[in-house]
Amino acid sequence: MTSVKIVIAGGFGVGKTTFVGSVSEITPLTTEAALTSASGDVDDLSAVPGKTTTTVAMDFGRATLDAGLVLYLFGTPGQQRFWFMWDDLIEGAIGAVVLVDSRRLADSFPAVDYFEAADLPFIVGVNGFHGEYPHTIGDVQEALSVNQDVPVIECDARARKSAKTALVTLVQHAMAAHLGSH
Ligand SMILES: Nc1nc2c(ncn2[C@@H]2O[C@H](COP(=O)(O)OP(=O)(O)OP(=O)(O)O)[C@@H](O)[C@H]2O)c(=O)[nH]1
Ligand SMILES: [Mg+2]
Repeated sequence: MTSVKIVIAGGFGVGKTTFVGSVSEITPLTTEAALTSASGDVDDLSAVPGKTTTTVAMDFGRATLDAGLVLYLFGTPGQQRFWFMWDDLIEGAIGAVVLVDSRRLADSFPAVDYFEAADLPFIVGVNGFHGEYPHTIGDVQEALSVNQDVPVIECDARARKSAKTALVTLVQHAMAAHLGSH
């Protein structure tokens, strides 16, 4: 059995914890803390009105791909004040899924920049809140100004199959990037 580490990242409330929870075959470890009204000025809850908690350290889960590859999944915190932890979380990872809320792409710009700067292979998963994808894949690619070879796919973080497809896409992309650099 080969196991690798994968990071699930993205802006505040884009569905990272949901993604790890739906795809993990073990009960995920979560570190949720209640969102207080004190954070109201900092976090824009208008897009996720039902959200009552936020990740303060990480999510942890595990998913096995058909090929027998075991993925250890590390979800990042989304609130900007916890981003200092990302440097530790990406340690040893082969790549990242950057989740984007289809309605507010800009909230995931910093995450895209982060992985470009870290030189870690990543894919973009456009999480269709309310099943809506208001932008075409090409538009998202352009808005995020990601390299043409970065896969941008639609993804429903609540659906196991969809999340798994995102993981397979990332592993393939990371392997191609790895081979390309040798
Ligand atoms: N409609 C819809 N709601 C979603 C989807 N994914 C997540 N949600 C909801 O959106 C909210 C945010 O989800 P989380 O998984 O906590 O997001 P997160 O990225 O982990 O958030 P932080 O850790 O606080 O940055 C929750 O209320 C979810 O139920 C989706 O694909 N569609
Ligand atoms: Mg979370």
